[in-house]
Order: sequence, then structure tokens, then C-alpha cells
Amino acid sequence: MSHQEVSLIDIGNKWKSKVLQGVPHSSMPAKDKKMYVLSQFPYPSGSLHIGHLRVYTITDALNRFYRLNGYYVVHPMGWDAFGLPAENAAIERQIDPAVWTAQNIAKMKEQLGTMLANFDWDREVTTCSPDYYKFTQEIFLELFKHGMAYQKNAEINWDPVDQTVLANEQVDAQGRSWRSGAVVEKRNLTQWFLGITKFAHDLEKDLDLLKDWPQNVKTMQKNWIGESHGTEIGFKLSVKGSEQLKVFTTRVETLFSVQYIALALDHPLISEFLKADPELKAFIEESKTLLNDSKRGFLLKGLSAQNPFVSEFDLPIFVAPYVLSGYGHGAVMGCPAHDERDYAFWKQNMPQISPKATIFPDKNEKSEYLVLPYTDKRGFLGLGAAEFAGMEVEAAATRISKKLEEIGRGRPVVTYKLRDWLISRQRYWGAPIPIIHCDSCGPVAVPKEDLPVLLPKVDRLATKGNPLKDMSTFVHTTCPSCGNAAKRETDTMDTFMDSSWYFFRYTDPKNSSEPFSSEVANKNLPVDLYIGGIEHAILHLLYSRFISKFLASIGKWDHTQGKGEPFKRLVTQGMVHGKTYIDPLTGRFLKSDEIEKAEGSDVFIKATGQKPLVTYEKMSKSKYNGADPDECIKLHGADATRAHILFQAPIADVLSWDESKIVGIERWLARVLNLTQTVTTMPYGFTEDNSAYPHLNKHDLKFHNEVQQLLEGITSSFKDTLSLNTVISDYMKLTKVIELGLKSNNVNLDLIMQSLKTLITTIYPVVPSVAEEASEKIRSNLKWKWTPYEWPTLQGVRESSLVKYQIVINGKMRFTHLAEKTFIEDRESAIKTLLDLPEGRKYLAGREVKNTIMKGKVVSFVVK
Ligand code: ANZ
Ligand code: ZN
Repeated sequence: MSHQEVSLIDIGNKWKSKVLQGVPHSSMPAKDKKMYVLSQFPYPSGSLHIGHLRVYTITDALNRFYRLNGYYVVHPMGWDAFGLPAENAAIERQIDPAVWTAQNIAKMKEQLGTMLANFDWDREVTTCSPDYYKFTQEIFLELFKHGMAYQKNAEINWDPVDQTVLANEQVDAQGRSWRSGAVVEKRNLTQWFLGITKFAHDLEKDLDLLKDWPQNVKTMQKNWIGESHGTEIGFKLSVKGSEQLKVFTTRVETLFSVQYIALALDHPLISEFLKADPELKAFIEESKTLLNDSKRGFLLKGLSAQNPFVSEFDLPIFVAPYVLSGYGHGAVMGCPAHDERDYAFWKQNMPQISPKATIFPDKNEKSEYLVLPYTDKRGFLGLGAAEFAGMEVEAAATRISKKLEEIGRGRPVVTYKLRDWLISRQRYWGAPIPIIHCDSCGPVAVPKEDLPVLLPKVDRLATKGNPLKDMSTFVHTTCPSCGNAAKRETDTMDTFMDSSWYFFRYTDPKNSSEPFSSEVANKNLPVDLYIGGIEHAILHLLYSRFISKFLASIGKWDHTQGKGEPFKRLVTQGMVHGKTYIDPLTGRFLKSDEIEKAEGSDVFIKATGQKPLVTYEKMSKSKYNGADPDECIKLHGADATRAHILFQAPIADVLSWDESKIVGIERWLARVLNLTQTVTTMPYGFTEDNSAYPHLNKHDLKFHNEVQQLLEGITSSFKDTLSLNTVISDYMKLTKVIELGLKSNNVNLDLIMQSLKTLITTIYPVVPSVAEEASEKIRSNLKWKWTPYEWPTLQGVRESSLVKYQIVINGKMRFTHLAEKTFIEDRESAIKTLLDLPEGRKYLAGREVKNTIMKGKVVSFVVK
């Protein structure tokens, strides 16, 4: 083979502009072949990190694969450009957030070019540009019109660092802000909410339709929505004329063990007591700073409740922070004997009364022997359970429910953990909520023709918080309804609102009269493949599903098939971890210049001469383990970098970034180019026509079958399994098969040429510039017109025309013989051939053949 020096960098530069244009549309894509490949759009922070590089390499490879297969592919890109980082940078650097964002977008777009990603730039959207947020506002007004956007005074999460309200979803289990990490405070404020709970049931149920979503994401959404089937029970109060106090329970069978009622801090019943009792007020204020699992309780004096099955009003009522204000009815029937939390509460607040067990593991068991709390849901009701005594839990639950319904004291209900979505933010860099507050008309929608409500320019953002409040030209306006003086809403929208519909806008990005045309959306949606990070498993995906379902419900797009589900298949790509060096003595993270690389793969700490601990961890500045995509591309070229990324790990797994392993990829790419050069310069009259398929001898067949098997594997990896790491190893195997076939000298050269073309086309999705370079060799060396833009048709494994016959003599298999399928058709000549073989002579010479039976692969002689 003739070897030549190849510089992948030069090849990358040479083909860059061609490759960025993507697969030329030579033929019109087929109508029924649509493929919408979406990656979560980035926040324009200013630089692409290696995680971005990974996800865009995946979608770009798929984009190119589907285009080669004649699909109409939607592969858009845009910018999730509103939000706090721009605002914080603006305050820090005294720069207009719009300018800062635009600069960052320009930089990142450049980087996306460097990695050779072929996006539909004519679909680009930027959420902070007025021609986008105009429609975010329009969608808000649609929600408002349908009663799905409303204002309410609520206890909310206040982030004291970022000076803004947060949605429940944005506060972690430790009560900290997902962005700033600050401990969140509870405040009472009037805020805007979206009625996502109206869709709670559909959002839960339709998860079952999403067959191509990862189970863990569906489980997280299910838990977040938290659908719970139970019973609502009314407890009468000792105060005459008052309504029943309602509680929600999932264990109605424990009704006979109820010993107190506990209320959430903001339960309506408390307000009367608050006025009279300063201690209660202090208790509530104090409780707000404590976590929800606190065992604290405050007894409401002079009030008690009545169990529906008991005649006395003997249940004390407590105010208790462990009762959540927004869940069920904000009230719990306390069963110390059968619930952990209730047991803990009882111990602290009413230990003088013993817990009353009414559920037992066995029939007739006595309460003295039971370890409390007994929380198992299996068992039998005890003597304390009146007419239900002795029944199994499940049967008792049904009967008790029924009885409660009959006496008007309860009914079956479904509750959700999901709360309405709090979308107002007291920050500048977001889409203004398009509402005008009028003293006589209340909140009024800004008329459509007045949209967008432009975000006014602010010369110098001085502090955190909302400068709109203080801009009188923005605030003061007239009411669109009555014409009187009125004030504009100054809150802006949560940026998750911007990203909850961007995939609709991509389908119709230039539409100036509506967010998108229904017709266009119906043609393009749903998104066939959505790739993004697991960190968006709950927030973004739930909000997007909600907005999509809402838009479907008002007829903005067709939901008959997908029930308004926007994302057909979801893939969560794994994180990229970086190589981390740790000093074993101090546990300190080491910078790369503190490390000495010795022979082989050994490394030493320069200062001590010791070996460092080497691990792979989430990339972070403090661990000095970051990798810069630009550097890698500069050093190895975009093609090798892309192939390396895909090769190192299955797309859903963690990728341990080790740049040194990229040499394997570089060697393989050089081999592809050398092989192409060798084949295309052979002194042989190659047939240009692919359909002129050579007659295959047994070597050809073996070769053909190996190539076809690999082609089949590669195709289904792209299409079905998305096992892109296997794609790369199959590329390498295919290269090897062709090299060996060529070297063996007994494979038909036209077949070699066809397989080479197969190789070049199939590698195009991942390493487009190398594929372009190789295809150019074919064109220039052979003076052909061939281009690599059509995925090879699968021909399948071919059967050999040879059959291995088993020769049986008097019932014993004696030897085998390889011959054409047609061998036994001519009986006489077959017998003659077999008798003439050395083995034939050995077993049959001189013996009388009495009978010969030929059937399938068996030739059977009966001899004397
Ligand atoms: C009595 C009982 C007895 C309960 C027992 C449990 C065990 P899930 O399954 O999560 O829906 N609950 C009801 N409203 C609540 C609120 N606002 N804050 C805190 N807890 C509340 O949980 C339902 C159970 O959570 C309900 O069933 C209720 O306690 C409690 F042995 O009622 B249970
Ligand atoms: Zn008015």
C-alpha cells in the first residue's frame, strides 16, 4: 500500500464550508420521511463546553444520517437567552445584557461551526429578541384568556441572593435555590401562576404513551406530579354552625385510630385564633424558618373535632408545620399508632394519651404486643373498629369509604403534589408579563396589536431586583378597556416559559403574525428525537409537555394522535467527566502543570515525585479537570474529535474524557484515506455502475457477507439503538475487512470498490470532511461523478451456492463433499464424481452399490 502523510487539520479546513452546508438536497425528500432531531438549546454563556460538543455531535451525526437516507430533517439551533446570568454579568461589567448576550451568541455560533455542526440556521431563534418574546407574551395571553394564568397571594419561595421568587421546582430538597444555592425564605406575595394542575391528570396518564422515553425520567415526572388516590373525610367541629373540617387520607381504614387533627400553618381555620392569640402568631413565624418535618405543634384551645363514627367531639386540633399547606386540604387526621410522622408528633405533643392501634398483622391480636407505629398496609382491623372489626384492611377500606359516603361525611378523591406554576419574577432580563392593572377593570390583557410589550433599555443596571418598577414611563399607561390611567405589570416571566414552546417556533421561525402556523406545526411535530441532559428531567420537560397540551387543547396544533405530547423519543445524554489528579498526601486537586508525564502512561507529581491518584470527575474549575473543545479540535481536527467523543462511551453513559486515546481514531482515519488512495490508483478497469454486480465466488461471498453485516449493524445503530459507539467500532471493522480483502488478492476488485464507497458514505455522518476527501479521490483518480450522499441499500447476507453434502455409507456418515446446489440434480454424474473422490475410492472401491438415496444434503449408499 502506498502511504502518504495526511493532515486531518488540513482536510478539515479544506472541506469546512462544504461540510457546514450539509448534505446537498439532490433529490426531493420523501413525503412520509420526516425527522425532527432536537437538542436542548443552550444558554448563551459565551463558550461551548465539552458537554455541548457531545450532544451536538450526536444530533449532527443523526441529522446527516437521516439526510443521506432521503429524510426531510429538521435540525434547528437557537438560544435560551433570557435569564439571570446575563443580568448579573451586566451589573458586574456595566454592559447592556442584550449586547452581552449577542456577543456570546456570535462566539458560540463560531464554535459550532468549528465542530462542523450542520444546523438549520434559517430556523434560529433567540428567546430574548422581541420577535420571539412577542409570542411568548401572546401564549401567556392565551393562557390568561382561558383562565389558566392568574394572580394570587401566596406563600412563595424567595431567593435572598438573586432577589427573586422561585418556583417550587427550583428549590431543592435542602431548601436551597437551584441557581444561587441560597437558603430560600418563605414570603407572602401576590404572584402570577399558570394552571398546570388542570392538566395534572393528563400529564400523569399520558406518560404511558411515551414508550420511547427513559423509564427514570418518567418515574421522576410521576413522582413530581404525585397523583394520589384516597378519601376526603369531613370532621365536625365543636363550634356550632361551622363547616366540616376536611382532611385527605390514603388510609381510610385507619379512621378508628385517629387521635388528633393537625392543620397547616395557613389553614383558614387558624385566622380566628390568630387575632386572639399572640403566641400562635409567634409559633407560626418561628415555624416558617424551620423545616417541614418539624415535630412542633400548637394546640388550638377551645376547639375540638369529631370522628364521623364516634359521638364525642374528642379530637384535639393542632397547628403543625409538618402539614403541607398546598396538599390535600392542608389538614391531616393524626394516627400515632400507624404512621411514623404522626407517631413522632404524638410523642412530643400528647404523650399522656397512649396510641390507639386498630390495625394488626393477625386476627385477634392484642395491642400490647404490637410494636408501634405499625405502618404495614396489610393486616386486619381490631376490636376498636366497631362493625369493621376482623375485616382485612383492603375490604375494610372499601366498606368504610362507602359508609362515609352514605352518611355524607366523605368521598373518594384524587389529589396531586403538583402545584400551579409560579411564573412571575422580579427581575429585569425576561419577557414582560403583558398585563395592565386598572383600578376599575382589574388585570387587563395588553391587546394583541400592542405586542410585544418591549423590555425598556436600562442604561446602567445597578443592583439586583427589578428596575422596571421604578421606570415611570414603562409603568404608567392607560387601561385598554376603560381608558383610565392604569399601571403596567412589572414582573417578567420565568425563563422556563420561553423554553416551553421554542420547538414550535423552530417549525415556523419567520412567522410574524402568530407564534407558529398550525399547518406547519402539524407537519413537523412531534419532535422525533429529543436529546438533552437529565437535569431537565422534571422542570423543562414537564413545562413543555404542559404548554404543548394546552396549545393542543385550544386547537393550535393537532393532538389527535399524540395527545399533545411534543417529544416522541427522549434520550438523556450522559455527563462528560474530566481526568482529575489528586495528591494522595494532602487530598489536594492538582493542576496539569504540577504533573509530569513519564514514559508510557505513568505520571508523577513534580514537587514530590509521587504518583497522584487519578480519577474521573464532573468537570469543574476547582478540580482543574476541564477540557476545552476548541483546543482539542485545534490539535486533532473536528472529525477526529467527533469520532472520539462518540467512540468513548454509549451516549447515555458518563464519558470519561481522555484525549490521549484519540490517536486510535487518527490512525483509523489515516487508514481510510490510504486505502482509498491505494484502491483508486490500481491499474484495473473498475466498473462505475454499482448495479453491475459481479458473480461471487466463495471468497467474494465471504467478503460480501462481512460487509453487509457491518452495514446492517451501522444502519440499525443509527436508526434504532442509537448505539453510536458501536457505529465507530463497526467503521473500523469495515475498514479492516476491505484492507484484508484487498490484501488477499482473491476478492473481486469491483466488489472491493463498491465496499469502499459503502465505507465512505457510512462514515460521512460522523467524519464528514474525511468522507469528502475520500470521495474526491474517487472522483479525481477515476474520473467518476460519484458523491457520498446516498446511504447504501442493504443487500443482505447472501447464501452460498455451495452445499456441504454428507456421504453416508450403510448408515454411517463417512465423509463430506462441497459442491454446487445443483450437484444432486444429475444423479448419475453425482455418483460418478463421488466414486472418483479419494474418500469415495477408499470406502466404495470394489463393493457393489445396491441402492443410492439422495435427499437434501445427504447422499446415502447401501453397499454389500
Ligand atoms: C391518615 C393516615 C394514617 C395517613 C396512616 C397515612 C398513614 P400521599 O400518599 O403522599 O398522598 N397527608 C394528607 N394531607 C397532608 C398534608 N397536607 N401534609 C402532609 N401530609 C398530609 O400521602 C397521603 C397521606 O399523607 C395521608 O394519609 C395523610 O396521612 C397525609 F397510618 O391519613 B394519612
Ligand atoms: Zn379599566
